[in-house]
Amino acid sequence: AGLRLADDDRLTEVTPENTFLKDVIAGLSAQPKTLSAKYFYDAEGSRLFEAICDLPEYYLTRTETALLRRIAPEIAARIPSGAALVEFGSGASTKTRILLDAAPNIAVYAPIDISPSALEDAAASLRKAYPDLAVTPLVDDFTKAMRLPDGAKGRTPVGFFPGSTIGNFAPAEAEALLRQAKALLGEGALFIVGVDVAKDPAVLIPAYDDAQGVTAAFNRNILVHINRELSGTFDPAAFAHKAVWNAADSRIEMHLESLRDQIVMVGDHGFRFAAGETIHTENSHKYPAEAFEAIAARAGWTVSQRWVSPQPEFAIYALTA
Ligand code: AVI
Repeated sequence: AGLRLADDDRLTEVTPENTFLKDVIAGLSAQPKTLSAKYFYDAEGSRLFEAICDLPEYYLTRTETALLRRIAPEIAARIPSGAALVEFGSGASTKTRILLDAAPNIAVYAPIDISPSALEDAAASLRKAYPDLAVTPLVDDFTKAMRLPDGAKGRTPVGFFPGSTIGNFAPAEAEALLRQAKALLGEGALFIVGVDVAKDPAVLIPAYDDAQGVTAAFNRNILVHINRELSGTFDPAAFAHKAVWNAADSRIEMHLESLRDQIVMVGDHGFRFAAGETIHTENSHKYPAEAFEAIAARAGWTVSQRWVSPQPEFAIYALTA
């Protein structure tokens, strides 16, 4: 449902507008109110996320990139010639280049992402930088994708899911996602997954509440996205950005806290907010090794290798199906 094309023409939105509307109405009708983190990523949200990746406090991207650079030859040695690299939630595809440089025998790059603008930009710049590489993007919600991008057909797919994006799913969802990825990639596949590791909240909190306020703008942008696409009346300045560490569930939570009593319209639907009431917008789970490995095993994967960066710790797993 809602699946859209992958060709050289302009890529189009995958989420039907009524799904977005239904999700938002259900989320704002719930107690406590909630919105799905996938709706951060309109063009501005994708741009803000890239800006987050460059922040001094956001150690994840820098740490994972350095680790990936170090281990890329080991990963490349596992990738068969003519393989298709299938990336889940590829965004700007920055880390992809590290694997492509280390494994020139990758013949096809097949990214799956919900944001057409991010996919278009990434595909254009990769085609330019790697003229021999076939780039076949697929606009889709990778949690629901039922098929691989066209270019991967008939090739050995190697899955790539960096950035600890898996941490944005609850453990049961992460397990379902890994099971789905296994069904998509097939028996014998290799899957490279980046996972943030649980650590001191004194390191975690600033990573999700930076001094320049980029993460706050990213969080509030979900309201701007709703205003634009669903005729919403949110005043983003009337909501404060909150990042909290939930130790019991080993996750950073992002919330938007209403600064006053207010009523917000989304299309014809009105929602009342009390001062201090929050919308829960994101979870970012941080996994001790055993916890992630248990999830991967339940989803049918064998943990073949785990590499960890020096502190702040970030892990990259090689899973095999
Ligand atoms: C995409 N994802 C892994 C990011 C994270 O760290 O959970 C999204 C993000 N949220 C706030 N900052 C970054």
